[in-house]
Amino acid sequence: MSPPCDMQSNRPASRKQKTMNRREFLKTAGLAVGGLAASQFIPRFALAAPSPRQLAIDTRTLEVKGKAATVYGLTENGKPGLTFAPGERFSVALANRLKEDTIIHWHGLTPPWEQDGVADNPLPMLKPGETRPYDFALEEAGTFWMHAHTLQEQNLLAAPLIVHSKEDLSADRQEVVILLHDFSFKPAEELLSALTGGRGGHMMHGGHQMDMGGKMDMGSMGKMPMQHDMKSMGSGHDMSAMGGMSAMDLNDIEYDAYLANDRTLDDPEVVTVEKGGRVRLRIINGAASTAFHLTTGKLSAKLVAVDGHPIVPMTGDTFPMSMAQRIDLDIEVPKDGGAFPILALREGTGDRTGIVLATAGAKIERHPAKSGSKAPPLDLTLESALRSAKPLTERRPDKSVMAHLTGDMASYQWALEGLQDLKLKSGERVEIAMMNMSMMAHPMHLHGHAFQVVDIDGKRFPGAMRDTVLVPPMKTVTIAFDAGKPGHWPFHCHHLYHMVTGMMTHIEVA
Ligand SMILES: [Cu+2]
Repeated sequence: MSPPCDMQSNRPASRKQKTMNRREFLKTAGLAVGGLAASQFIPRFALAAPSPRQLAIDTRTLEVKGKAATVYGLTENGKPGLTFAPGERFSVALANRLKEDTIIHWHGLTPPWEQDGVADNPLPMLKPGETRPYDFALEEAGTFWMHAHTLQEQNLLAAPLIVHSKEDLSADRQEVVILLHDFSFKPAEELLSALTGGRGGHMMHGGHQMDMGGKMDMGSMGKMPMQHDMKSMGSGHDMSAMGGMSAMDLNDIEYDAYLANDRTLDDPEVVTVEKGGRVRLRIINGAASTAFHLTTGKLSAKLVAVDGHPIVPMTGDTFPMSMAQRIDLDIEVPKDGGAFPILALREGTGDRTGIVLATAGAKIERHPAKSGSKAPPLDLTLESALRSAKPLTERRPDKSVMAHLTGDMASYQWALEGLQDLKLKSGERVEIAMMNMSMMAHPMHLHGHAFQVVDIDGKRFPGAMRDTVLVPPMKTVTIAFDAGKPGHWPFHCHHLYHMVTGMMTHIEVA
């Protein structure tokens, strides 16, 4: 049976009343499609949001593979996450209803440093029963998210954080938010100690050394966006990352399940869409240590933003998403309708999760949570083809530094070296070249800033604005940004277990 969850992904684009449009009819269309319960499309109108918004950190019960699991929740009036109207401030009262300390980071936002939400940087975690006010201007619209900056993130203390633009509200399109996660019945502390407990850690992630002996199924990966739009850019897939594959570590942890909006593919969320309708998918990889390829299958998608920042649109059907990254995809539902799985394929394995978009009456096929073919490792093919639609102004950097990403599976000690003495002043342009000396890929996240990807392995280009970029093994990725608000800004790998075992530093902005 479906867990009784009413995900925010069925919200319409607007918090305000809209004129009738061609998908209004869906609001009364309670559907049961192909034996699976179809989520109802319930528009929510017009109520001016109370200020401050009341966001509660609590626990809730999910059913995962037929077993009950107690996980965290981040809810406003029982609904996960927050959606802000254009021009609305981030005025939030965060209430800790747990019996333990916690704190929430607003991933991708640019608040004053004190409100960034990392423990003791500078504020302590919230005590049980404590409520803490947050108030700052939301500077950009986009797909962001929020999560605990602690091991609690593993146990689903994460939720969407969407900031709407005026264009979002006037556009005639349905919005669907998908939060991906990796799930274990074991506590995060146990997962961590298995990794750090010497050789035992190395053994528990059986199969992490990917078998590349012809087993990788590129065919199932669909067409990379590059092959549609960017032929002139280069030669398709970047195979170089696969050269020394026998030594490349892909997944540290074998999880019990992979979730999309809290559900597995055995019982996926089914979102009702309109024949011929337009849909914006806002997809968030909230997994603690899992990278996915997001695939729209038969539907062609237009990638319009990454990490909440607009790009020159690209068409494709398969998109890499490392931990903490987001993508916004525009799709059109075919006029004759049907059911359309939106799947996330875990790199290096056949594990997958996802949701289904379905028009009224469509037959919904089941998609097993394990496919016979392994998804390849993420690479930078798409990254190197992305072009920001709102790039930084071009100027020479005031400071250029090199950082090294180091560590290995055997010792399970990871580090981000070379930035300890970096002191910036607000407004200074800085470039950081990150060279990955390890055999794992690291999704690197800088707090309080958006950066632009400007160079990969010595090839300069005006890439995407982001807050999290993947640096695969033996690759060098350079980011540029203008130092923002004063603070002691965390800069770290967004693989939870790499972060807590040392791949974290701070950037000082005075
Ligand atoms: Cu890492």
